[in-house]
Formats: sequence, C-alpha cells, structure tokens
Amino acid sequence: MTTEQRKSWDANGYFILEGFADAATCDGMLARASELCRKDVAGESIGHSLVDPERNPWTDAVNPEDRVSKIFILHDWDPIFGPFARDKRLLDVISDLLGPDVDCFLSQFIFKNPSAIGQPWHQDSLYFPFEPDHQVGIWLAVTDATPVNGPLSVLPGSHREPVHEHVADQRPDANLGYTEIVDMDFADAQQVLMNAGDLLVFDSHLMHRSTDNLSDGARAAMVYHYAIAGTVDRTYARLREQSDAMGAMPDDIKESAAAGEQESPYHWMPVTRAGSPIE
Ligand SMILES: O=C(O)CCC(=O)C(=O)O
Repeated sequence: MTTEQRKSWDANGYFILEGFADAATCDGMLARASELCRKDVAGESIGHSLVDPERNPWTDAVNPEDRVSKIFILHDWDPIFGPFARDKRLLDVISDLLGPDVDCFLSQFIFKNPSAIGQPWHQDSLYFPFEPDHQVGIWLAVTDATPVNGPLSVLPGSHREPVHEHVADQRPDANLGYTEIVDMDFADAQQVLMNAGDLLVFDSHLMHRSTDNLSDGARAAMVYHYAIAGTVDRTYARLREQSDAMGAMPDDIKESAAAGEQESPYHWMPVTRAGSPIE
C-alpha cells in the first residue's frame, strides 16, 4: 500500500486502485455470473451459491441473468471467482490493512440491471456482528460505474462512526435485506465513478449507497469481504436476540439461527497465513 493510500484509508475509510483488473478478467466474471444464473434456472448445480432475484426486474429482460440482483458466496468454490479472492496483489493490500492472517468470509456478484433500484445508505458492519470489528471490503467495477447506471457514493470519514441504527427500506422494489441509515448528514457524500477494472477498498463501517440504474445496460460489480483470521462471528446469536437485526434475511438463515446452530451463514476461507497466500 502506498503512503497516499494509507492516508486516504485513515482519513476517509477507503481508496481506489485504478485499473486493478484487466478487461479479460471483468468479461470473464460477467460471463461466469451469467452462466451461473442460467444453470440455476435450468436446475443445474451452482455449488452453494445463492441467487437473489431482482425485485424490480428489467422489462426488457431476455436472459435469466437479466432478472437477478446478486449471486452470493462465490469465493470458496467457484473456479473464476475463487482465484480472484486470493489474487496475490490484492492480498498484499488486504494484509497491509488486516495483518498477516486473513480470511475471506463473503462475496457477491451484483448485476444491477436497468431499472434496478439502488441500495440505500448503510454500513456493511450491520451485517457483520463480529469481534474484532472493522472488516475490509473490496468492490470491483466489472463494468464502468457511470453517473446514470447506479454508481456507489460514500461518506468520507464515516468509517469512524459506530454502526448506526438502520431502518427497513420502505420502497416496494427494495431488494432483500436493504436497510437504511436516517440519522446522518450526507451533505459531504461523494459519488464514486469508476472504470471497469477499478477496485474500491473500504472499511466495513464506511457509509455507502448506490443509486438507481437509469441506463439501458447492466452496471455489474464483484464484492469480497475480508477479516482477521480467528474473528468471532456472532451472526446467528445476534439474529436469535433480534430476528430483524440485519434487515430482512432469507428464511433459511432465520431458521438456522432459531434452531440454535452455532455456525454462521458466512463461509470463512483462509487466504493468508503468516503473510503468505494460501493456495
Ligand atoms: O453495488 C451496489 O449497488 C451496492 C453494493 C453495496 O452497497 C454493498 O455491497 O454493500
């Protein structure tokens, strides 16, 4: 990590690595995510990934992927998304932030098709009741993120805030789990416009949102979340205390929590130990 990146991390809670992934990598991810949607619709296996349909599907949708919002849990099995989670250049940056022993515990591909509405202001740590707190997320622009296709906005410096109360997103087309921070002044927010291949690295307390996709093409992104190895994951315990603590969660996750299972819905995968990548 450069001095400038470290400064931006400390002051703002994020930085951008421009041109991190090449066009072939981005195109390969989009093709693979589309293939997984088609397999899912055809009843074929897609490992343990979960497909989250878009609540406001594109009226011109033709293919299965045109109706999907996100595909979760790709980092620990998929032949395309798995290796990227362990990219050596990426792990060098993540290790600078989290130390020599790091796990990847969550990933999602986001299609953000035309007419998909944005995700309101939130902090990812709401969904991560872990100890220690403060995880590291990366958001790879798989397509360009332009002013009209639903780019992210961030509130610089908000990574120093505790996790705020999040209220349910009341919009009828809100996707699963969307919740919103309403007790913060977002006047200093900055829109993050990115070219395909640029990578945003951000603190899990950083407040961010995305806007609606008003364009006629998908605005795709691939997201991974990393934590220090040995992090204690209290997700199910938290859901047992308060079933809507993380917004509306899928029924099977709520059922697992209620059944008293100790495991969490996250898939913890070691990526570095003693500073060396795990193959
Ligand atoms: O890419 C988006 O539209 C929203 C992504 C986001 O906010 C998240 O993954 O936490």
